[in-house]
Amino acid sequence: MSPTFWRRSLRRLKYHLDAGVLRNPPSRRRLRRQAPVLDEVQRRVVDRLSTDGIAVLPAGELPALASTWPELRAAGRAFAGSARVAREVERYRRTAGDGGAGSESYLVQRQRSGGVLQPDDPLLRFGLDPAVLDTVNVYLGLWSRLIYADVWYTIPSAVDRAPVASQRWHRDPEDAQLVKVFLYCEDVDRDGGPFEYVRGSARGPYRELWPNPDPFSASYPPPGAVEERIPAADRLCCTGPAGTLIFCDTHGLHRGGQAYLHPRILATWVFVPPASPFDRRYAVEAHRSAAAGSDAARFALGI
Ligand SMILES: O=C(O)CCC(=O)C(=O)O
Repeated sequence: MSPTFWRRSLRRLKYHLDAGVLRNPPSRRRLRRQAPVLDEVQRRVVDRLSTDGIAVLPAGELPALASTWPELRAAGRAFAGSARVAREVERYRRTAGDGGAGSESYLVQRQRSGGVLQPDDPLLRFGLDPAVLDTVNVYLGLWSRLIYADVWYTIPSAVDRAPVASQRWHRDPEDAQLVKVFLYCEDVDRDGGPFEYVRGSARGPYRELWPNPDPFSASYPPPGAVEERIPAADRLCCTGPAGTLIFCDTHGLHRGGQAYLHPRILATWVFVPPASPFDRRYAVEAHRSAAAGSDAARFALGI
């Protein structure tokens, strides 16, 4: 047996122990003990997530977010106008014919991996607002961890360029159930790299199709297979105006970011159950002051 075999087996064993005994069950009990009271909009989001795997709504429908989302829009615009994005766009244009085609280099992420987020950053305030966090937690049935929060700038590419990385249909590897939240900072039309999702592929009728090869690797169905097998009515294309908010279980089949005519600017958050072996990809500055939020928010931050 190779060292890789043993490493994988150990990882799997640890995951099952954490999911079945050590980490998820206490987290479920925490949610039950401090059960959040959801408003009608949040309940609708949880229902949609549970049946379709995705819920799309204007951020303004959640009143608590009405003031935070314009701040994120401004943050997105500031990032889009930054020297770093200009450099990356220039580099992409030079290399898209070769190196750019095989990677996610079409995507400029504001946060560098392990980078620090200030506790008052609108990204954290939005992601940890009970309007978002309680909704995610009730869907997942436990207190989740927020492992990623970022602003993305998607560089438009040539129409004939083959999709790469997350532009291809796939299932995320972080866990068997997770929630990604996307907030469009500008309008996104069909040429602006909309997020796409197969309704019913997380829990519904398509959940068994193209499963992940093991619990922590993503599955990428062969090109054309999803279109062949799944009726167009179940392949949702999430175009929408600025402020469109998407809650989505990305264990289901999804793809996005194939922008042609305009760049796409969005903010995104990733929530996973405690047992997920995926670590938080940011640090929180002065994290004690972020502790002013709810117990569930402190748990989400891992503090
Ligand atoms: O950019 C997108 O719309 C898709 C992102 C994605 O597939 C992911 O975050 O897993």
